[in-house]
Amino acid sequence: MSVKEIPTKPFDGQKPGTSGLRKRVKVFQQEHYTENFVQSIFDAIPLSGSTLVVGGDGRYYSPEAVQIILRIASANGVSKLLIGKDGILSTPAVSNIIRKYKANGGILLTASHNPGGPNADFGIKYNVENGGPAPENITEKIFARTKTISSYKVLEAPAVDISKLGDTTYGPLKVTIIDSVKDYLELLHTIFDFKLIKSFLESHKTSFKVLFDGLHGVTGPYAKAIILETLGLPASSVQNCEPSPDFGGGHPDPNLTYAHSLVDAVEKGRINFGAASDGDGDRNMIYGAGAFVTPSDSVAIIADWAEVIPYFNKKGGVKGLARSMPTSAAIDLVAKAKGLEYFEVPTGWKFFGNLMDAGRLSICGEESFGTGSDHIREKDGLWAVVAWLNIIAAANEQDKSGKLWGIREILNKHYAKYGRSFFSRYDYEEVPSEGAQKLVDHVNGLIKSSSFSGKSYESSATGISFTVAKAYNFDYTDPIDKSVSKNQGQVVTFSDGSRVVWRLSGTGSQGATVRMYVERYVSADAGERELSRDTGEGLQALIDVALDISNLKQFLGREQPTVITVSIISVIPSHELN
Ligand code: VG1
Ligand code: CO
Repeated sequence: MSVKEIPTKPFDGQKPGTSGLRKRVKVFQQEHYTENFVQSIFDAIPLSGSTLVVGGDGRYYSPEAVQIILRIASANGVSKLLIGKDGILSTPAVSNIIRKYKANGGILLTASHNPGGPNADFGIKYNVENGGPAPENITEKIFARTKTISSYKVLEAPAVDISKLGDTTYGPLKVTIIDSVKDYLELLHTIFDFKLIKSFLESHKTSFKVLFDGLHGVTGPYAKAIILETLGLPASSVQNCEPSPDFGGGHPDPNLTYAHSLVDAVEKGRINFGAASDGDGDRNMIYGAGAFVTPSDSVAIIADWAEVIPYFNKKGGVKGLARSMPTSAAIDLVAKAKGLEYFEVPTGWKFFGNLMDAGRLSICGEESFGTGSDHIREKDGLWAVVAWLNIIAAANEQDKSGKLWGIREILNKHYAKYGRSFFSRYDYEEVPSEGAQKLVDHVNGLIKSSSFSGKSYESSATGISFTVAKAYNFDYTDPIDKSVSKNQGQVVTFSDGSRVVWRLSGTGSQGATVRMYVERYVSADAGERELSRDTGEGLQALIDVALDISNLKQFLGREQPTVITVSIISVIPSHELN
């Protein structure tokens, strides 16, 4: 076996975005393209003698990418690779394995919730030794290297069979093919009260139905191990749990638009507790018949109920809480009530890592269906699902009246205590980049203009008006390493406390994606009717005004967004409210 140096030329645009490099499969398949990026990782970070974890969501082109990594890692002096069987490891599983086996980092092969297949997306992401996504100073080094690379090194050897568990060698490189599920399952057992969940589910066999939808992503085998084997639920409690390279032709994104297989099944079967996860298993959606939990509420509720989860008791309680900037302030209210420190960070899980490592953050989330804790350094879809089951089981144990507590009851109790942050996100996917830039420039113009603050805007459909209080670009200084990230979203706040945010997505693979986030807070004393409204009713006026201020429809040439995240909840009569 010999090492060969292969000449190459830089490719444009190998810049990792919010969460790694994501492009069409066809782009990765170009000669030298994937090799250039992988070699740039090894050039940018000293990894000779290191141990790395490799795995991903099993999407199309993963097997080829694993072999490329093997060839380049071996030639660059990496000592050991831990590879998920068949290249399969969920994103949270990789984070756990890096931490558990004290690896130096990991290479994740996923484009997360983006569709897969020969005409869809592939992605590569580098994680560092704390198990989390590489921070910006590292991804910038990798990107800089992609612009100057002139050759890459490969070991010339036949492919490694990654379908068999066990040890092998590849030139000087030691390779271990590991079970995809085992370590992750062991981790969850150290966190949750599975005994309590199981006994609740057993005693409510007929009244509390559960359905998990893997959307043909990586979580299938993990969900079967947890929901079927550990919790003993019937096989009908999971669906679409066979990972497929093109996600069964679907869009593995757990929201009300793309996870229609779950939404339909939940409504049809009046399922009490439905949940779905994305392609790589780090996102989650919680959705029961008639009640959808917005991710902003989900993380706030998990934080509020944290003490029923053994992990947060064992570790001496919850330290701090955090959310990404566009996420609603629901979790801030929980932090204030509990006297905890809380943080607002830019979009992307990498910004939570330093706070967790410093012992200042326990539970955090993003409005984009990402929820997690410091048990690992990625957001964790199945963790959130089991957290909700743990909370529901505990709520039922606490209430001796025999009333059944489900998603709706927990949501309503939360709103009655803390008030409610109505939240919605409008996504305009794959719009022309020039239009998106015009929108950004236009809002920047408003931010700079001295007459913007104090100006009133009226929604003509409802007659409700909003007065601008503040407008700014969100810049963030990491409290731990003091690194600065600028222009992380444009924010306009109004005199009633409402807020609108515009951001350009950093995960799209084509054109630009514009996200518009709207939020309006209604206090707990507003009354149950107000609190349990549909988001549509609660937010329409603000959405009208946000579209007007940004001139969005004209700049983007779109009447309607591609995806709307709303929250729906049935009205619960007051005698049912605690
Ligand atoms: C989106 C979400 C962000 C999330 C990121 C990665 O980024 O908004 O909150 O962290 O996806 O999620 P953007 O830049 O497109 O808005 V995943 O499940 O791709 O790892
Ligand atoms: Co994901």
